[in-house]
Amino acid sequence: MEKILVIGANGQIGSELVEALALQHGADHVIAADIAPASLYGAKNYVVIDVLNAARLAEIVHQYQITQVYQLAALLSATGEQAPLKAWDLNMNGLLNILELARTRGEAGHPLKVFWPSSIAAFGPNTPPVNTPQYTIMDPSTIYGISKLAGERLCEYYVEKYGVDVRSIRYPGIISYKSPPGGGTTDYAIAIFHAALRGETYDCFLAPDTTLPMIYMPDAIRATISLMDAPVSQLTVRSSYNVAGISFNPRELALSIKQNLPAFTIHYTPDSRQAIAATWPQSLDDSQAKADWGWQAKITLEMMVKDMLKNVRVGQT
Ligand code: AKB
Repeated sequence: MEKILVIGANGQIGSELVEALALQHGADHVIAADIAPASLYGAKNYVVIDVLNAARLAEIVHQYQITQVYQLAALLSATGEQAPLKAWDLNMNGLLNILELARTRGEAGHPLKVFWPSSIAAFGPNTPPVNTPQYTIMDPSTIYGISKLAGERLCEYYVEKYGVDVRSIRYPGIISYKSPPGGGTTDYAIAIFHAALRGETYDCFLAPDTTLPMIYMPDAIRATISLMDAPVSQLTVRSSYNVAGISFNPRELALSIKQNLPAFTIHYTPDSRQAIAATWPQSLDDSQAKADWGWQAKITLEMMVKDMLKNVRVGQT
């Protein structure tokens, strides 16, 4: 029986992951954790944890006899640029604390399986941008991307050197409606729906032709749980897997929204996030994830747009 700790449970991914894991394993097998108290998201237990507090982490993992940790607490690409040292500290030391805990727990006979998210931000301006391969040039230019690339290397190091079972996905931009995203470059693809449904013209901070890899939340959750459930013998990538969903740019997204809401209009005022997006891939080659653990995206742009318009409308204040 698994006992699962989700750190960063109040975040965009964390809140939905807790819900999905509680459905899969039972509410009393999932512990939602965050630095600030919030909802249970379907879990039975909630704990307040700062992932930078290693002693408290060890205490909670011991107390609840945790067998799996999802470490999702991080500063994203845009907010990371406002506070680079804080982003580095949280993103790197948060991961290191979990990896060290998994190493010492494993050595004591209590294995701890870990999930940690990497990102398309780990790529950079010299990465081949179309159908970006699993293994290629990686020269990230944001502090967030640098922390993701370093984190990927740390994950593989802990697998090879200490036998820690840590698994990772390079998430594309994630689109969802339940919890707001937290300071990313891909957030425009969520904000646009809120503006459209308020009947406002959306002022987009990326240029119209900025194509980026994106994924709808249900696909992202399915990818995450499939990877964690895959037999370890099938995994050939121990840094982080490319996972593709749908690639589109703001113009294409606006057009798709317009097909459902003909009055919708958009303007473009690219800001500093445009320079970040310009260094990221446009699409990903995820054939290794497909071959190793059967990954296949299901949700198309049209399906995502219809579902967002339906649900953002319902949840809108
Ligand atoms: C961001 O935009 O920073 C994130 C990401 C792609 O990792 N959504």
